[in-house]
Amino acid sequence: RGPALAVVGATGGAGAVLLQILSQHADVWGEIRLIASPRSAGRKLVVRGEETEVLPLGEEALDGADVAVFLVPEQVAAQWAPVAAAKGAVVVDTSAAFRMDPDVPLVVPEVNPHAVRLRPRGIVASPHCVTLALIVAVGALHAEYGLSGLVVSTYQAVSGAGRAGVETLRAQLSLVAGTELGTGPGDVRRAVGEDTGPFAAPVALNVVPWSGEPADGGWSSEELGLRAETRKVLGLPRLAVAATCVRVPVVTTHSVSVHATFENEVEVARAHEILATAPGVVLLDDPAAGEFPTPADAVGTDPAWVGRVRRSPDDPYALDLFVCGDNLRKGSALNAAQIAELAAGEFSG
Ligand code: 2RA
Repeated sequence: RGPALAVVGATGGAGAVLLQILSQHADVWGEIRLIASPRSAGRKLVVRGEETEVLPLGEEALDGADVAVFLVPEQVAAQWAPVAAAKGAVVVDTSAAFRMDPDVPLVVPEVNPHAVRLRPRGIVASPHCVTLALIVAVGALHAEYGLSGLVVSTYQAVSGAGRAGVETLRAQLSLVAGTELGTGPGDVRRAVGEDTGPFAAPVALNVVPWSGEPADGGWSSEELGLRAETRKVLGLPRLAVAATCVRVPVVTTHSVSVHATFENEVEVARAHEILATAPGVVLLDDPAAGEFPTPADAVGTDPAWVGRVRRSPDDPYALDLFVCGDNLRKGSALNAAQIAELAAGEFSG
């Protein structure tokens, strides 16, 4: 029998994706225990083809878990991840609660798998969905060329803001469908009304240059988080990162335009070879044939889709590229599942 896995947050959006992934991946687990808030407990969900009752989050539910994946809000993880770790579980947390804790490794299995073993608190953190959209491709290029700087703009799907984000977009799209809106200042805003849901402005027929909370210097928490997480995963504490996070009218899949500078001169042909062979990356780069990644094609898949690879005409040490990644799969549940599978390997000796 394999190690016992506890899934905390099994009834949420990312939880549903994780259960699907656990049913698709090679089965390395013994018991899989589903846990959620007391109000969601008692429901029955199917995992590995078996109907399983959801247990209420508490001390008892966590007893005996060898690995515990947390897909819950930050404050819930902050309270319960240490409890699970104290009981001997390897905890994989997808929230921001521990990402910057020096005693908690921040792991992307394709980039820094070794880091999973050094976990003084018994907790391993998974980066947030925007970092995960770009880090697998950028990490592969870093391994060859040595990354020295990043300037990125994100194009974030509304499901990054949960069900409320998706419902807001769909409601706003229904209000603007079949109209002539988007042609005069404030016309879309007046049509969708004051309530723009989790977003600071209308997202239908619009883009919103903001995601996260206000932080220092006019940056958003997500922009500074992307910078800090990329530095930590790549082990580059002084890496220059300038990020602009933008919300776009896409349901699921984040996209990122990347300007990356390196210590060594780059060649597009070699960058193509690296990306075409990098684990977790699919290269789709033939613009003349209309071939490049788009969210509509990448959604529901596991890889980071990379295209538009160009060497800067002004700097032989710089590459520009465009990457798409499903924010609910690799951006959350898949990365957590891959880290959990790394930890499960420790139990098989
Ligand atoms: C967002 N990255 O897209 C944030 C959290 N998932 O809203």
